[in-house]
Amino acid sequence: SCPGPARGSVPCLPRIPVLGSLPWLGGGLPPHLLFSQLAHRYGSLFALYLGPYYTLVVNSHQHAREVLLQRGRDFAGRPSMVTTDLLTRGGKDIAFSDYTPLWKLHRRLVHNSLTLFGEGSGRLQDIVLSSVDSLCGELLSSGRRGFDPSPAVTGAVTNVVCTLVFGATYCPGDAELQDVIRYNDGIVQTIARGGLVDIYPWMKVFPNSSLSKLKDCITVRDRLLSRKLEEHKASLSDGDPRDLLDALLKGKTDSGPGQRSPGSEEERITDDHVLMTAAEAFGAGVETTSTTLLWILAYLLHHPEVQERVQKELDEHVGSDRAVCVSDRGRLPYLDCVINEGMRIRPVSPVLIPHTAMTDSSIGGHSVSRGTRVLVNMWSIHHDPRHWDNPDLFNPDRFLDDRGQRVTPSCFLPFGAGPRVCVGESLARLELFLFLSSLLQRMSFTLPDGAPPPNLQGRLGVVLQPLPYKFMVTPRAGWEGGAKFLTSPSWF
Ligand code: HEM
Ligand code: PLO
Repeated sequence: SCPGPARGSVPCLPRIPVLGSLPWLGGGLPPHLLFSQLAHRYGSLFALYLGPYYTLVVNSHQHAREVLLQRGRDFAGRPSMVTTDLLTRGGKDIAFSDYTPLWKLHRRLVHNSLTLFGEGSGRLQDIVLSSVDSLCGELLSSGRRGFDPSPAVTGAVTNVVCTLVFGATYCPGDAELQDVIRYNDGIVQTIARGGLVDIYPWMKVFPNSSLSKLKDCITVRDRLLSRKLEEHKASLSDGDPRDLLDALLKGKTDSGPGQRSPGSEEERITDDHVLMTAAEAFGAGVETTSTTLLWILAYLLHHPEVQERVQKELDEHVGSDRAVCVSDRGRLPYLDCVINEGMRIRPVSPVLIPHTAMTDSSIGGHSVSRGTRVLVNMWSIHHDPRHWDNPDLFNPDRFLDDRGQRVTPSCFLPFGAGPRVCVGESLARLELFLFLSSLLQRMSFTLPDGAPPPNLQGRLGVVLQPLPYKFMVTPRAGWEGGAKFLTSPSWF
């Protein structure tokens, strides 16, 4: 039987002191694959010890819905981790902060500020479309040679986030943009080499060189963002917020001590929170969206028939005389399915972010005590053969019903769900839609002569990324000269 705090009959891996269940984890597989394998042996809900921490692993969609939705608040906590505490000044962000009243206030502020720029206005569309134009220009000028899309895609997505967060648009080679890309890269490489789950306790004994690299990158980040913050404070006016920083600064005063009982530092949203939010919007906005785009492009190289079908849909419903816009989304169901299928087959966050139980609760009738860590393995859920035919096949049609209408199966949760659902979901969906539709309207992607198709196995860092690959860009009819029309962004 399992000597853990939650008894009952959840099967548990053996353990030894200090290392926990590590000796039974063997093989060096990344967590999502390892847990899927263990679920075959131990059942879809099992427990293990990650070092000293008793941890439940959820691999079925019913249990995931309990954890995220039905008892979402019970499981809305976050464990504290050495590296993320450093990254977020001890949890002054959204993603890695524990569930507290202040966090709820902060999350609502961020959500409202994002909505203001998302669905709420046409500004986001303008921002994305202008970045799309320069990405298209960059790709179309690559000529007929093999080309690694990753730097151009990351640059374009970073640009969108810079405009959204602090109102700066950069040219591709801009020094400040390069700084942002460089520090972000450094954080990504050092923060979580094997995902956000501390499976291997020695990862805590962080190599000193990594730790100092992480600290250096955080210093560069903080210097840049503090400067932006001070500039914004100095020029803040009563009018509409210019960007997310403005919205946060305004919202912060609105939700400050004036309206609530005068609070101490611990229960107020401070400048530190605003800074950490901006930093996080960056990190989350760039890594997830660019990685998802790169996965979808990789799958399109494997499935030229899917690419052609998206292009046919675009030709029929948009044509080539104007840019695609948000209001076209309803007319492009197949493209939506391609995006969903990409996020199903390669979820960028395959085990979400670790959750913890805030109170004693239960999963699947098993009691779970307060403080238990819970990992939701979205990878197993997205590859469960009981819910998906041929789960390893890239098949966007699974998101259409017999009448050609879009359907969203309940076991498809790439953004999580409940109190901890991704706050950037609508922003991300809008970006993915505009980027992919514009790219495929204007160009086709093929493998360079003799090159093998992209490796689809992926590598887990802080997100699950495709290994580098190359493609070749061919302009579609009418786009041979690069940009045909330039959107005139309305925020100038
Ligand atoms: C959390 C997915 C884009 C901001 C999450 C989580 C997932 C996710 C799975 C964790 C849910 C959990 O722990 O239960 C994605 C995917 C994206 C994307 C697939 C794009 C394709 C974005 C963007 C932003 C963003 C563009 C910001 C502007 C956040 C934040 C959290 C989060 C702040 C933490 C929420 C919390 O802990 O309460 N996202 N995300 N994400 N995401 Fe995203
Ligand atoms: C990416 C590197 C940045 O410099 C800091 C950062 C902030 C938020 C993190 C993000 C990183 C990685 C992806 C995360 C995001 C919050 C939500 C998102 C973990 C570490 C996902 C997909 O879960």
